[in-house]
Amino acid sequence: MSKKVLIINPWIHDFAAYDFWIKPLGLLYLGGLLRQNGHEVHFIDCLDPFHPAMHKIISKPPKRHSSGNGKFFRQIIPTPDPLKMFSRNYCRYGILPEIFREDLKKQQDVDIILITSMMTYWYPGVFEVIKIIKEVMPQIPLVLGGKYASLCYDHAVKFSGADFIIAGAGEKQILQLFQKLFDEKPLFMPEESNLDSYPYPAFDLINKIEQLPLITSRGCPYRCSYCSTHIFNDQFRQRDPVKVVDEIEYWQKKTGVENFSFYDDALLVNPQEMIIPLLNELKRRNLSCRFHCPNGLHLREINEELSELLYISGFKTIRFGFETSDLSRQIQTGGKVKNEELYNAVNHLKNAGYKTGGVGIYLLCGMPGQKAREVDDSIKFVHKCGAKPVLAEYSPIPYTEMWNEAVSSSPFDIQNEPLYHNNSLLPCCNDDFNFDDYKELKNKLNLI
Ligand code: B12
Ligand code: SF4
Repeated sequence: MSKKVLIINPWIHDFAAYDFWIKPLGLLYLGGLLRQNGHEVHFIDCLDPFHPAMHKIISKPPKRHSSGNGKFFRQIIPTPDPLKMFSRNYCRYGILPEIFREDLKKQQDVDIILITSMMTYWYPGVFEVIKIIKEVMPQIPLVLGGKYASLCYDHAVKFSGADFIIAGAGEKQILQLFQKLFDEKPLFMPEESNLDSYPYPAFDLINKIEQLPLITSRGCPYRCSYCSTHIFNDQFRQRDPVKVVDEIEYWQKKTGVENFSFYDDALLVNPQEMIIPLLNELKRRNLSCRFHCPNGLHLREINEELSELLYISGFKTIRFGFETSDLSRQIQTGGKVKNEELYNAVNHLKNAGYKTGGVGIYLLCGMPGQKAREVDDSIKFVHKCGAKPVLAEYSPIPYTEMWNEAVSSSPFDIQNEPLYHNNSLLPCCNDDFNFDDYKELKNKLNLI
């Protein structure tokens, strides 16, 4: 029998948060799948920058941009005890708790609630949502999944207050839970090996669509020591590029959306099988879109043909994962890119029409044992190649190869307190790379 399912995207609690095309893609995938199984799905988005009740009471709504990124609503809240030593404002990003409570009360006869979680250090926003739900609807089974729930499973079991915690990819496990709780045999189960058998995410539940996230693959063929991708998807799987274009066309016709953000870990890998046919198909269908890749792309795959295709297809925001120009660290961390690959890729991108400021190169800073000098040299190298360095502060992630080193080098108890995974704290800073060094590097970047 059809169940009424409420899916919830929780608040972000952090010192700072900006909407770089952030959407709860995994949760909305589950929403689509549950619908396909005959259930009724409702959505509360605590981060909704267009929530009508907020717009009624807030005189200055968050500034948004035409490309679909922008600010969230925010309220300053007390800093959690473990972070009290930092004198910055701590905030709840998203709608007011009273409005969330009202939205919850409007939901009648809910059978089950699903909550997602993103960054491990954003768990206080998840806990606040759970606490309110348990006050308003104490009897309803509440399931927590997503990144925090997977990477900090024991912490979530102990402290979150959720009734069920699911780690890893959720599709199969949520249908199994429905079977256990409601004696519901799945009507439809996607084939794990075929990503095109997954129903589209329930994007139509988003209040106002400025942009939509897309994912053409799950996982990544590389195994960088600082990255947790393999924990969620052990195998690298790609969709059929024509089916991805079908999806883009479907959402564009249905909602008029023009901005799309790619959430892939490895969008450019196997270019002849994915990105090149995808972009050619977009051209053939005469679809006009703007694409944003806030997540780092692979420099290694960039050549003349791909650069031109990206440029003419409307890839407006492109960022690449380079991380460091230090050869020994490149090898130690997995060898996903070499210095000459950055140099060549930037040349191709520039010849295709991209400007220096348009080619953002992520540089990881604050890795265990990393010296300020290494980051400085990497910045200089990126400049020399003609691109824009973008500092990405290292966030230690449980189960990654670098985790043990991070635990022993961090001045914080990152093992027991996920709040200390927050990249903005530089959790693994050391005598050779401290906050002053970081600020100096940031200032240098701003002056250029
Ligand atoms: C896209 C992305 C971003 C986007 C934003 C995405 C968003 N929605 O917030 C951007 C580019 C902004 C971003 C930024 C950063 N990110 Co990021 N990002 C990702 C990425 C690549 C994809 C997330 C995604 O949507 N995946 C696709 C969906 C389908 O998968 P999913 O969300 O996991 O959902 C599945 C399951 O989790 C589960 N599930 C999800 N919800 C629920 C709910 C229930 C009830 C159930 C049962 C199951 C379930 O089922 C889903 C379907 O299988 C992940 C890596 C990855 N492969 O997932 C990193 C990742 C989340 N990011 C990470 C990092 C490190 C960062 C940065 C700190 C990088 C940096 N140094 O600057 C910043 C931080 C931003 C900030 N303000 O603090 C880390 C996590 C770090 C942490 N400590 O938690 C990850 C895991 C990558 C890594 N390096 O290992 N990121
Ligand atoms: S290439 Fe990127 S996504 Fe793949 S393992 Fe390395 S950091 Fe993670």
